Amino acid sequence: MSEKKLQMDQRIDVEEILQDLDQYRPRRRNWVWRKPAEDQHAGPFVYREISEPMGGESVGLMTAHYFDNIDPQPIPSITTEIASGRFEDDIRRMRMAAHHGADHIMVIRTAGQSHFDGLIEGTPQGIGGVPITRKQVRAQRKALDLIEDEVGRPINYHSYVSGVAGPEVAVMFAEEGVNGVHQDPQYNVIYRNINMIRSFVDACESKKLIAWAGMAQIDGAHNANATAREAWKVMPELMVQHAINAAFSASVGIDKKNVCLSTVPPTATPAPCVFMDLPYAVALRDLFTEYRMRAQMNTKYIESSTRDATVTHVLNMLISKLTSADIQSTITPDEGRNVPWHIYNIEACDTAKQTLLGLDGLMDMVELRKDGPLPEKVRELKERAVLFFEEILAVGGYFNAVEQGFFVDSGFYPERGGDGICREAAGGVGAGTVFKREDDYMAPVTAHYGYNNVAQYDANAVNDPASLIGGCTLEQPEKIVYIDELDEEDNVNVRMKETAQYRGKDCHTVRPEMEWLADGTVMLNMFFPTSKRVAEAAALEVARRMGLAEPEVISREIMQQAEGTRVEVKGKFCQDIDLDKLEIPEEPDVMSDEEIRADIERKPMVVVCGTVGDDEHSVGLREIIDIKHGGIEKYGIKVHYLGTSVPVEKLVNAAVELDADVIMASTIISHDDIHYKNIANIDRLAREMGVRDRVIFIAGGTQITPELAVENGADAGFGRGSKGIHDATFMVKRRRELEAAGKWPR
Ligand code: Z97
Repeated sequence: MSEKKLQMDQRIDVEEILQDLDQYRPRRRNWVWRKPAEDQHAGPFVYREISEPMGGESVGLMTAHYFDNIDPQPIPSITTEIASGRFEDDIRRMRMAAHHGADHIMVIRTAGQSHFDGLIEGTPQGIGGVPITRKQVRAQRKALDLIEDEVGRPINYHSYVSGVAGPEVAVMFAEEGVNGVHQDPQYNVIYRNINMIRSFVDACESKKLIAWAGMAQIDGAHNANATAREAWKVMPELMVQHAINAAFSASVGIDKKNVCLSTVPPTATPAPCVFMDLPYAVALRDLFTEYRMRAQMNTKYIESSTRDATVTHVLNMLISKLTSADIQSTITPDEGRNVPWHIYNIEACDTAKQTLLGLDGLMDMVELRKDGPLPEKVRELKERAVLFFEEILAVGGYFNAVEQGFFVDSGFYPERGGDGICREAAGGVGAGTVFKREDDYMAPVTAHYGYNNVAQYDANAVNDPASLIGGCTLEQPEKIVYIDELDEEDNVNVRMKETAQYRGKDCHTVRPEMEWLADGTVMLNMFFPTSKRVAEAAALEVARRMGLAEPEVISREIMQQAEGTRVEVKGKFCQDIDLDKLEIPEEPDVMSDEEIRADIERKPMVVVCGTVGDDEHSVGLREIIDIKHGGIEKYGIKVHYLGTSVPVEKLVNAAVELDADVIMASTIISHDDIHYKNIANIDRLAREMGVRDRVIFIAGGTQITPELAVENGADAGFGRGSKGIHDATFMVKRRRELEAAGKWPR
């Protein structure tokens, strides 16, 4: 276990994570579900469905600052899927996601790993995901152990047990403390054309390990939904696929409470999707009461607009709330344009948290109807699924049904589209590789499927076969052969060397980034009053002229064929920004709303204000005072607004008559420095009348420079961009200073 702790204000040190990895041991293996909180209070609210709060650091929703900065957590585990290809940069993204509420981190595998017939070692770069290796898994689990300490909540780490090396991967995951996996032999058969007999035999071994390690398991039915031509028609089939994997898993010994059905609302807008998706979700929950639901968002009907994808995601979560979800996926809504960037993982986690919290307690107020189209559709779907199963039996079982193309067929069962995926029982990758165990076969290992055949060697070892060798790698991790790197070029050390100047505590250089450190990627949003093709070409030209390398259109949306098109472009900004040379303006001084309010409650404050001189501008000052736009009135400050073109004498006289604490002068026109002259006049008059020491005098306006305002006699000046809170903070602080100096009360 690492002694180190993460520092909130410091980046996670990936180099440190990679040190002494050969010695690192995971703390736990099992999946951890969130628990409903006993205390459903957060800030000023009472919830009905929140889970135990995070015990450490987190980033709340954007609007949390209006509500005491609360960060309540919904009940379902929240997934984020990461697929950048460089595991070292994914570690940084995992930390960000965990802070935004993800407690289930899925790492997508690099393309083609299903066809590797053994484990891969080292840390090569991947395409569309990372090559899953022991070193990469161990490093990420180690990082997540630190992250879970920081956020104060267990983080489940997850990847895939599929392909011809499935069981080897499952063993490695059990050894390394991976907490969740996808495992479904039907996935191998249908999507990777791996021999079915091999896939089901392998699955027995994999599932045995999943059971032993207490991992959660997700099935592969959602892939049929994503592949079928008309996804809403495969609903009966999806239920059959779930049933096969669920029953299989339970009979191998996985606790049903860890067997998750991967369900996806099959349709999306402009279809009337909830009307179709809800009966499906209800039917599924009726049939599989003992199992868990992992709700994934629809990824079939997705385009390159994050707005569009987010609406689908939210509608999908409405289904989750109307039924149930134990795990809520937040697959990045950028799937449609292949930009697996940090920001979209975080946006999607926030979308989930925001939606699920917003819908808290929904089912305590509404009810699913027991009559009408909902129960009718539910029954129909169940009947179709049962009939599907009966037909599988009638044709001689699953293998025969697959040979006959029963699956991923676009017909709404019992209709058939004739376009199902056919696989031969004797064909596919790894065909003919299943052998009967020899009589003298022996497996002195733990969590092995079937008989270990150890009795002939030691009858006492039947229940603990690994005792024959003093424990296998599951009990004796020091027996694990840890391989660091195999490829001299393609490894994390080389990659990190290339980006060394952007890493580390003393780094003084940055580049913008979307997925890899200093990748230089930026996104531009543009509108052109042209057709789509012209807009795309124009957008690329703009990006080139801005000096961006490799510009590429990632999204386009027609506003109106002739009037214009919106285009999003990505490109690379290939210059370094030297942090030491950056001019960073001082942060405006702001107190919290509560603190200001408390100070005004303690002692009321009266302000006299107006736009002075021959100046008819009123909007700026009204923004500063009116409660409507967050002006100073909202803190309980009493404001006397004298209007525009107020002579300076009138302003000072009014302050005296009303016994005001503050004079606030707005002065916008700047011709001949009249704005500063006005300030100087107010200061002079107040002195002549002997009241200058008794009032706070502040001046504001778009052309005001704070320093010059003070030089001309104001206590403070507020320029462009100032808000009521800046003025209020100053007034409260100034009054406290005067009080401390014995000059107040006057
Ligand atoms: C997800 N959003 O559900 P390979 N086994 C199963 C799978 O579904 C998958 C793999 C293995 C998706 C993203 C799609 N599913 C991933 C049941 C992949 C992975 O290593 O790519 O062959 O298989 O997580």
